[in-house]
Amino acid sequence: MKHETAVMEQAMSVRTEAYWMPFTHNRYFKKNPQSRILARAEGAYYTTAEGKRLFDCVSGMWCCPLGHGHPRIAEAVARQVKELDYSPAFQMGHPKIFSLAERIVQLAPAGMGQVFFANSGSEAVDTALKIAVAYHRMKGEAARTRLIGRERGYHGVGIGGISVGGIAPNRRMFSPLLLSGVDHLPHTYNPAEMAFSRGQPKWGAHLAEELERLVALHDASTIAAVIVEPMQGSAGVIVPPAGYLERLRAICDKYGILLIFDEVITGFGRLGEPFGAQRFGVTPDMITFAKIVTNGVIPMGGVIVKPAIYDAFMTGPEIAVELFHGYTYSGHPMAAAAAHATLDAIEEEGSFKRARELEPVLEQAVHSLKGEPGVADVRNIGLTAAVEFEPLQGRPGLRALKVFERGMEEGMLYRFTGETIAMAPPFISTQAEIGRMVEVLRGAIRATH
Ligand code: PXG
Repeated sequence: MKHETAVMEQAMSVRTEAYWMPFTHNRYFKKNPQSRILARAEGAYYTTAEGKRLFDCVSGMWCCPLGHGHPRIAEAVARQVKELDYSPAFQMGHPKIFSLAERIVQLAPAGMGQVFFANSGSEAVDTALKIAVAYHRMKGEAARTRLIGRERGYHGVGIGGISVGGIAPNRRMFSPLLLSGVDHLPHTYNPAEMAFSRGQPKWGAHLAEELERLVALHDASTIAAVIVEPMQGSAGVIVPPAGYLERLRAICDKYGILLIFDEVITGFGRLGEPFGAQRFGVTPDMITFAKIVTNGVIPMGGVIVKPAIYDAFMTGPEIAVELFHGYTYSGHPMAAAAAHATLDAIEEEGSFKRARELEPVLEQAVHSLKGEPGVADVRNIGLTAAVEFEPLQGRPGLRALKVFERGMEEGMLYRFTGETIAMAPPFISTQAEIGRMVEVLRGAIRATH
């Protein structure tokens, strides 16, 4: 109890000036920080510095679906720090990282072979882009350097990731740093054709044909890879139109272009299958992952590749390094321990099945918001959904911010971005909790109109 009080007191007395917060309105936040400082977490709930309990509507930042303070993960991490806290990543190994790679390959769609480890989604993406360009070079096609992303895509904040990414504010400030030789597919969101779709919209598969246009423009011999999120998460749950990913796959095959799925959000169960690749029945050449792999407890990211990609590098003298890339913390033992415990818990608790069972519950609840004041769209897939608002006259983004703040007053921690509120509740949520998450949202929508 003493410790509890100390934690809360420390949280209440925090001085904010020295911390430059990421992706945050620092000045607005620091005016009234207490309501947004999280002191504790357990299961599907946070407790703020003021002692308010908040339901974790987005599983942290999409990364903690098994709930906070999971005993199995906590124990594994505590054990690991005593057993082997750090081990050099280059030229040395430790047992848990080899077995983890094997487990991840087994979970991945058939035909994947190796895993390269990083520490975040951003690093995973930059790693995949480097592998793509280097792979073609190894195969004697050094002119294949061009990368193709997609409008509204989020691929983290590395230089490679913002270059292939399609979120304008993330690029604008840094334009001189953006990679050259990058092009973008159009995004697939068209409310006139797909508003209030449940699951995959029926309209939009033809947008994949834009890849043919880019191939015609640049020539296939200059294109290394296409990178897309199977479902765009950060942009506000933009679900791929039926047939769209299949078409992208076919065009990439036709021209020898690598297809990369960025599954940092969709990997490890968010769509009710291990990966979006399985949910949509399309196997890419590489998959990037992060977040859920450790239930968010210790940072970890990585890239899963097909054996043909790995094998292309396994030439030359045996004593030579094959890929000049890696991080001090690639395959960190603490992250490996957390990941094993997470995968154990997923198996034991049937988490993917649970996400599938909850999908119709969330779908039903969230689509009942159609017709509420200012609601322009509702979309969902797997255990995630978004509600999009008509912008308030002359005040873009204010509506979602107001709904977010109202939600916090009512004990809900939603995610807001632009005109959307996103939800990706923990897999451990009950049906009643999902119902309440949506009913509180309804109240907040009515109160802020
Ligand atoms: N790729 C994808 C598809 C992502 O969603 C990253 C890469 C970058 O991962 P790191 O670990 O470097 O942040 C992401 C991250 C949100 C939100 O609420 C989404 C992300 C991160 C923070 C918030 O939409 N996605």
